[in-house]
Amino acid sequence: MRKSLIISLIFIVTGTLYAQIKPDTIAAYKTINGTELNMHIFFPTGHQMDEAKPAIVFFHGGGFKQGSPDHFYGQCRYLASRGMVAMSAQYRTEKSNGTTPVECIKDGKSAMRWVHVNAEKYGIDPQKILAGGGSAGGHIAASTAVLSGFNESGEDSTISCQPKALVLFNPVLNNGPDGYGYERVGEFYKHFSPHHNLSESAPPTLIMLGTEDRLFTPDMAKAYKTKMEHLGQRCDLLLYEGQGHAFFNRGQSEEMYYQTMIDADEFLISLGYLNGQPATIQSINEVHFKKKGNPFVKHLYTADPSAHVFNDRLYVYTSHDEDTATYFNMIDWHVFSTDNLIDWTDHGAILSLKDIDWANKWAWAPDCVEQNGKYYFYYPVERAKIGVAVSDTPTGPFVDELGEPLIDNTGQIEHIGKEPIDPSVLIEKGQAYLYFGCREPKVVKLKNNMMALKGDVQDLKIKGIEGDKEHFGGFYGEAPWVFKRNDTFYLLYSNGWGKTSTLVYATSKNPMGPFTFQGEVMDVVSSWTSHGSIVQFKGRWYVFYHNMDLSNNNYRRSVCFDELTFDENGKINKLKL
Ligand code: FUB
Repeated sequence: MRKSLIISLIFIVTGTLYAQIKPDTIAAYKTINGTELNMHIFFPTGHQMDEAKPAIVFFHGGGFKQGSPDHFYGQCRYLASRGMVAMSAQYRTEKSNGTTPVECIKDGKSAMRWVHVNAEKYGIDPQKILAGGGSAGGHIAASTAVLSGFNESGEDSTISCQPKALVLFNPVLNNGPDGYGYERVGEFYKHFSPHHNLSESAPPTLIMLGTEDRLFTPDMAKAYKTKMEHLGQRCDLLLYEGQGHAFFNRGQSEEMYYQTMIDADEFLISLGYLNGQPATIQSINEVHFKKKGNPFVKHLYTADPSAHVFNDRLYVYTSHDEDTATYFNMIDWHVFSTDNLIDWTDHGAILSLKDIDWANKWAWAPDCVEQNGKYYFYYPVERAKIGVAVSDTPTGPFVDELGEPLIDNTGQIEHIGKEPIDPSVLIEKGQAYLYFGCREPKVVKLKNNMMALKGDVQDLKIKGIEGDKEHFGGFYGEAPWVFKRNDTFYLLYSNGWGKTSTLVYATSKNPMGPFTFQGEVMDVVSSWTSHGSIVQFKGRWYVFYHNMDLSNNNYRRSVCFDELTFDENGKINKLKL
């Protein structure tokens, strides 16, 4: 399903997360019996009203009874990012207005006519107005194309309401005796059912349908396609194996939500309404932003940054604090990348608890390394287990190929520690070392396949740690991170929690230790957890860490970075914040 080409022109504005998708403008297209019906409009980036772009009007589903235009906000934003003026129309429903399907279709036709009349005002080519919809909304879209009645009284029915093409997400197009809802519409189906009103003027149509759809079955869709083709019209039918009705909604399946958008895009390219190439599922998830001070990620809460350079590009893997978190109840992990430290890409969630059969909660501090041409992503869950997922690229998607934890302290607390969290991996001369642990730092070698332990888990000794009295009393807290500079291994870690702890470091000539305590890496941050990583990029060193400056809440943290310098003896010059 995943495609390799990554196109980064999608969603170039910060903050395009689903919950935040909003139309660029809302305009009333009809007022009836005191009810104002609105068109929710999305423009392409930089759209000028003196342009003439193609447009598409979507109608939401809900069985003619309910629903709202925001159902199609995601599709609208996507198609706007591809160069169309995309709209989602409000129409009367049984729940909101006590109306019947007849009024829904009348509103659909009014909406299409309004776009036609206002094409010039909104920078739309009046010859390139399309329609789309889902379920009952697919019926409405098709109705604007093929049903002859259903015109609002008083409306100028000589104004075209016919779309030039239809993009239909499991539409319900057959209401005849063998179709859906015949018991509701009876013999009225002859006027109401799109299938029974097809003619040579029906526009090119894309139908996207789950094979398990029971409302508009694949057989009904095939019959519709056959009839269209007998009439000399194009009808593409895409069947999605194992999917039921409403499968294209984001709440049902992220993958289908994106895949149907991409498939719609390809259909629109084939008709000449879009140019270029569709996005990939991965690139749709991307958010592009510029660093403006610290925290540098502002559109979501992120913590526990682990930074690596792969092929000259810097990647920062983070955990993801929930917007309303009251504990570290995180559910997925993100990766951010840059090649200049200013322009950043959030590649979206690269792994989530729902992708891991054996893990239920607490998606905490991760790390990722490259070995043997693959990328291995190490992640702690449930404060008790560490898993490993694999990908061909640093941005995932990562797959839990092992299917079980790599580290699990169940029945092995003495050996593995009470809290095996915060994994990080160093590769030295081809050998991978896995560090982890809260309160008890541990290290273990990994086998060459990166998914099995080589030898026993060992305690990581920090000599002189008792000298670290200033903050937390000579203590190892969590977040071990080892990097090599010249011939020295540096162990970065948090020396506790609260207002007096920070990131400190110890050094060794051996990645297995023992390490010798050296001192502080930086000032105390605002959050009571400290977690970081140090990386060299383009000849300079940087420390990545998190604070809670954006939220003032310890469970809603944000990642930051600053340059770090060393003195002539290899000691870290403490970063002053
Ligand atoms: O993010 C959850 C936990 O908070 C991490 O595992 C710790 O290092 C601390 O940052």
